Amino acid sequence: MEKFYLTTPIYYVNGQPSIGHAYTNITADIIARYQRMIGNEVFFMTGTDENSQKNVEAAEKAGRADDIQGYLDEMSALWQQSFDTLGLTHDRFIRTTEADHKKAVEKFWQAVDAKGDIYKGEYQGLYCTGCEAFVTESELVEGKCQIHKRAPESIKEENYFFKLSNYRQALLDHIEKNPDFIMPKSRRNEVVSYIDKFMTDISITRQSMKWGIPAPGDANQRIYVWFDALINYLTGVGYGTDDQRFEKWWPANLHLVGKDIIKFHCALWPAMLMSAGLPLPKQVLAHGFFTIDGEKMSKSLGNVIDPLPIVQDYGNDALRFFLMREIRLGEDGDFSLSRLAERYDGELANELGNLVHRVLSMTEKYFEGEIPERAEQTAKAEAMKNYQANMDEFRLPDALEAVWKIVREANQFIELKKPWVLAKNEDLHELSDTMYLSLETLRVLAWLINPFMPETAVKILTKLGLDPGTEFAQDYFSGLTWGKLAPGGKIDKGEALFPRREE
Ligand code: ME8
Repeated sequence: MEKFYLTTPIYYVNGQPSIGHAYTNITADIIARYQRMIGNEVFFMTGTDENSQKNVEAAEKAGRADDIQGYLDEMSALWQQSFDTLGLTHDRFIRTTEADHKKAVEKFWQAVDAKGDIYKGEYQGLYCTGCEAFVTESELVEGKCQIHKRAPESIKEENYFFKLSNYRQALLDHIEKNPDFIMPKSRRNEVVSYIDKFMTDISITRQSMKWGIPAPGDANQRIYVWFDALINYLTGVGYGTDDQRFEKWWPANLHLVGKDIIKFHCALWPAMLMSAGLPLPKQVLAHGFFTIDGEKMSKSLGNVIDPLPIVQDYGNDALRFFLMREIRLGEDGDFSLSRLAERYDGELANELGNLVHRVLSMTEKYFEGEIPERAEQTAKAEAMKNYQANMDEFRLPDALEAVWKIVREANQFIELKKPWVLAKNEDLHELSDTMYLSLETLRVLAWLINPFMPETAVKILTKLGLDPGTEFAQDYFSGLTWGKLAPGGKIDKGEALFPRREE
């Protein structure tokens, strides 16, 4: 058994979770469920990023200027509820206003300071609160940040700086020696060119900010939100509060992030860790963005899609399935409700739902609902290997495609064998083999589908007359051994897996 520590970004609470945030966390949830399924010990963490100027502005806008903490508590609870409704299985929901995080940030600051990497200087420049980042003239169009369509503030103040530029060569070396550190590979050049050409020391405190973690030893300065936020990955596994736990879990196996924050995770964060003398995360995986009619989802454009009504209409499994089917990990894609309806009707109701339905109906009809004698089979080994290799390397859509190949072949197998003809001709041996192979394929499918559509996996097993708890308590590799479905067991057809939708 190996340990697997997986994180998502922690989110600003100036709004509610969108389908984009749901995409990140569902992707992480699928990885976490798979890792647990193959027997690894998983720690999966998500949470909220609360020491941000953006949140403060949102609180002020909501008339909560004198109750910022209360506003953060409510908003963070709302994120937690949404993630619960989505059925996510994170082990900790971290908040950067929690006491253990402040301890971790202080300890970290002291380690970096002891290394000689913090110095006081004057910061003069531009700050975009939308980005929560310092920006340069060259990044603006007509004086405005291109993402947030507003002019950055001009700032001149005494700040503490982090000697980021000291780590230029070490970062470049690390990226070169560890080709899997930044995934997908297509993102690596972007990071390398930033480190090589643009990376400078950065200001890690703000004097004018009233919210945030005070800089150790200088209460007039608040720590820059990104410097504090990244440290959450350490806090969550005991840095500064539980050394033994920290030893066990750090470094993270995977930081899953959106492509918008890759520089923070692949340049600033590893440099911070090097400075503090800590090991680097094994991998940063950056996924692409869901757009709406080709446009970024944003509150100002009013096109943000809320995942919860979709889940109400279609269920969690259908949303998870759709998000994994619709874009390849790393690429962008448009989110469209009509495509969701198409995939639901076509792939879930017609392909998987119908497969389960017809196999169970025929078992009822020809064998009085009893699982017939075992039959040998070899053909799925290849698809299963393919599934596993893709899951191990986080190519989830490819793994799901391998599963769908099995679904389609199982439907074709029935078309080819025509059990109704076999029954008519009283070819009972062939009929029995055909039905056993089909039923056992459903059991195997339940395992493979489980990380993607856990509710569906449980339903399939129940229909096969199995107890999902007992079935999934088995070791994955023995659970997947062909022929585990015991002859003589009684199936229970029940309701359709994916009921037809009403228009
Ligand atoms: O950046 N498509 O928080 P944030 C796909 N607090 N993913 C999307 C998305 C979309 N349309 N919109 C958002 C921050 N995301 C910092 C992070 S981490 C130490 C601090 C997801 O609330 C995606 O994962 O702006 C992206 O990276 C993240 O939300 C940004 O969330």
